[in-house]
Amino acid sequence: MKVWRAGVFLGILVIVFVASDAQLVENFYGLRCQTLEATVRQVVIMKLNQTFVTVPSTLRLFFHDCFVTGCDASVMISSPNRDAEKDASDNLSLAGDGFDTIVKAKAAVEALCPNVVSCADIMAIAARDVVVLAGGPMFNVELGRRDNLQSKASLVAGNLPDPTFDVNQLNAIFQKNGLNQTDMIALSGAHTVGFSHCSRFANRIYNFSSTSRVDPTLNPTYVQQLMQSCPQNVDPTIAINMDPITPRIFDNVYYQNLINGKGLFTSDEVLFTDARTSGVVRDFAANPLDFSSAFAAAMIKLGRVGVKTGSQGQVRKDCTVFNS
Ligand code: HEM
Ligand SMILES: *[C@@H]1O[C@H](CO)[C@@H](O)[C@H](O)[C@H]1NC(C)=O
Ligand SMILES: *[C@@H]1O[C@H](CO)[C@@H](O)[C@H](O)[C@H]1NC(C)=O
Ligand SMILES: *[C@@H]1O[C@H](CO)[C@@H](O)[C@H](O)[C@H]1NC(C)=O
Ligand SMILES: CC(=O)N[C@H]1CO[C@H](CO)[C@@H](O)[C@@H]1O
Repeated sequence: MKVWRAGVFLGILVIVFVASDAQLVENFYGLRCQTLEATVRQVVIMKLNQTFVTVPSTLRLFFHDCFVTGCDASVMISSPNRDAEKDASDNLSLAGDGFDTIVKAKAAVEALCPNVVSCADIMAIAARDVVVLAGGPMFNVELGRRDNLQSKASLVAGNLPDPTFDVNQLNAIFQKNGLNQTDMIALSGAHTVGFSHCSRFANRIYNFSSTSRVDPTLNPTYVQQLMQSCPQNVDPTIAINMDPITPRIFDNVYYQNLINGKGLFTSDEVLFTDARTSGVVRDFAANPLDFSSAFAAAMIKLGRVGVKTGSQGQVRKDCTVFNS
């Protein structure tokens, strides 16, 4: 009897502890959705078989979601008035395949465990999966996020880094999200996959400053290649590989590129030209395992930004609309 009571008491203690603890945990869903991760992974693999864009678009979508009001799937919402987060001016470049990956993964998960798993958690799992499937590091994803009840284009401004940023500006915006300089350098390594539209770096090759038309930190051969792919007044829908060497492999070549003057954006190249960050760039360029572990740690931290937990928010049924 006493043992039984102690058991109940301990059980209540555990419940109180869990309820007051707003942290994410790896096994959050447990028996409520045992096949969650396998299901998401299967969808991602099928989508990847259709297009490689699945990898960069899903990863970038997660980053943008997290930096604007937290990792809460607010970026997934479609608004008939075109005033949701995804309608903000930095959106053209959020490739549709990222949204499609999450919508398809959610549909597959709903079929197995309806109304249990948040869109925000599915985004975190899918972002990890695309990294792994492109050859990047494996890491466990913490879960327990809830989906935001709002999504506003007006909340985007000032919360996403600009490709013209210097190290001070990069540090400031990452620090605002609980990420330190090493996390910032590691997460920038995501630019080892994916594409950029010419307009995002055209200033560096055509109109850099009053004294130099071309950014002097760029490798001259790379400048020629960029001018060829991106002539002035190029079709604005043209996008080029951000990693010119191994564009489809999630590796540390991004950092080797920076050392060779082949960082596509100012915000990439400054990581090498600024003495505060060049040491870590050299380390990641030379030691792939250092990059892998730093990237995995930083992704886990990114996944904690501004999360809603417990009874906050909701578990959306359809990631693109709020539950009615
Ligand atoms: C450090 C500051 C960052 C800046 C200034 C930045 C800026 C950009 C810009 C301008 C593009 C090109 C968009 C386009 O023209 O289509 C881009 C693409 C991309 N970014 Fe970043 N980004 C940053 C950090 C990150 C982080 C932290 C991640 C993820 C962890 C990320 C993942 C990506 C990916 C995967 C793409 C390619 C998207 C695609 O191919 O669909 N970026 N980024
Ligand atoms: C998709 O899968 C099919 C059949 O397994 C294969 O032949 C094809 O090359 C794959 N496509 C891509 C883009 O991986
Ligand atoms: C070049 O840069 C200057 C100053 O940044 C700007 O005023 C001008 O419009 C730019 N020209 C082109 C062709 O983009
Ligand atoms: C930054 O955060 C990482 C974990 O993501 C940690 O390992 C590292 O020590 C931190 N660096 C500094 C300078 O605080
Ligand atoms: C693809 C897409 O949604 N593009 C929109 C991006 O934002 C601009 C202005 O904010 C709109 O005009 C585009 O239609």
